[in-house]
Amino acid sequence: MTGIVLPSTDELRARALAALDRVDVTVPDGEGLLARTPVTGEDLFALAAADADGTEEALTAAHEAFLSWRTTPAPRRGDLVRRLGVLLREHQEDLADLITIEAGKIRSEALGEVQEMIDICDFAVGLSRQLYGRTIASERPGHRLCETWHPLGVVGVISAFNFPAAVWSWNTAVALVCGDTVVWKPSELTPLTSLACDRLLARAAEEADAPRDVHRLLLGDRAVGERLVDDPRVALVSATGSTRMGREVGPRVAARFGRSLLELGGNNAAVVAPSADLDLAVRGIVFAAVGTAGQRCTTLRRLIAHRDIADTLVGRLTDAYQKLPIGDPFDRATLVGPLINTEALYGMRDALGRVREEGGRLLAGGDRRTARTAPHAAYVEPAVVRVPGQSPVVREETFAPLLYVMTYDTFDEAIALHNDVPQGLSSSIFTRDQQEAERFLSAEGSDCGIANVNIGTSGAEIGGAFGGEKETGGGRESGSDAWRAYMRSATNTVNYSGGLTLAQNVSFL
Ligand code: UN1
Repeated sequence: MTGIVLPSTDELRARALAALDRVDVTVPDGEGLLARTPVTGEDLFALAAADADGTEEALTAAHEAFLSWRTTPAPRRGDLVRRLGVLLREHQEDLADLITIEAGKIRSEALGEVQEMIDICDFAVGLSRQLYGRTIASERPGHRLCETWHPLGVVGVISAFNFPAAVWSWNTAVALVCGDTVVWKPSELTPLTSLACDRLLARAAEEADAPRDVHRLLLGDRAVGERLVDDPRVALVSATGSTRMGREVGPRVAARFGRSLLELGGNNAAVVAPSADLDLAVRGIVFAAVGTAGQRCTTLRRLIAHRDIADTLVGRLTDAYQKLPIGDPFDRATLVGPLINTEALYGMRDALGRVREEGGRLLAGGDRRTARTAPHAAYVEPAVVRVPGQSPVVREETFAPLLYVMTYDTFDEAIALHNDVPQGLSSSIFTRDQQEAERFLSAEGSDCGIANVNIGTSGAEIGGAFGGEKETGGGRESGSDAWRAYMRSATNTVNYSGGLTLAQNVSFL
């Protein structure tokens, strides 16, 4: 048996408490929720969770805070986010510890997640002096036609375990400078990380003299999320998670004419053309397919390789896979940490079983790695499977390090295969052929919200808008002009002519 060596749950508990203490969090004792760690697969603490009254109180408080926050000048709102960015820098290691303990991310990726939070704070501070509207040419003399962007209301953020802090920060940093307030329902799997984020924001609010209730955290189960989804005071529900979750959230929010911003499943592919630099492609593919143990929504799940280079590429990939260090995510040599839980492991096994029945051939990985001290932890060897085509299981998102490889002959065939899945988040092409690269990025190329050349599907910077099409939900978060989803626009016509001229040449009175 290939055993892996892990820290004990007691050590992890002590490390979590030390990080929480430095951030100034007191763990709320209670029976509502269990904090656990995928590193050993064991429980850490029992915590208090929000009930119906607590949820109501938080929504009322956040709505009241909105009424004053919306008239605070945007650059002053930026002061709060600037303070948050400073505190995140000071506590980068502490938050990274909590992310590793609760989500199982390796050290470098956990620190990277906090860096992503710092980056979005910087972006949002800059945004707080922008939030531009346009002035439009009026058809009438002595008239000014323009648009103004106003705060929207309370934003309900529902986030997933795999980016337990960064996805919250993309939403919250931008929502706050836009003049909204936030109520956050994080994944039940990562309560400690959320407590730390909430505390840092509360400290920033104190320092920046902002109302405490600009942000409220609600630890709890599905019922808490449902209350956010159904409450008319929540103007925007920004939800990250599975397509199944989005299918429930989207129509419920729409039924009350609320807005939703959905970041759902991805089934991301890379095309590898015959001209590709294979050294670069192999590194890009392995990071995208194996990083975060295959549990990013941007994880590379399908590889579409040209027939001429497919065998060479697959050979190099399986070599790289065999050498991947799997185990303790705190060990700096580790590249693959645990899956979030055994359910995820069984999901991967199930997909491997199905793909074999559908004609797939396992080329590398797929076995569980066990630790004598942690029978409930879910460590697995990332897998590569050669598939004859896009059979049903290949068209689904399995949230695990499972890469399906298929081949193509013509570029058109590659694009058709690429787009022939229900999801549309991220995509990439490895090529040195400029025409192919440009066609991949064109209107008849990738149908995803993110399309890359000579870089993998995951690891987007915050400066661009993040999100995808089709069953990925259509939302855009983070950079570019994603902020507009967090505001409402008003069109203003101002008549300074002294007379009354009607549009469309209408005469009246
Ligand atoms: C997610 O997996 O939910 O592009 C977000 C990336 C990260 C964000 C992923 N910047 O992989």
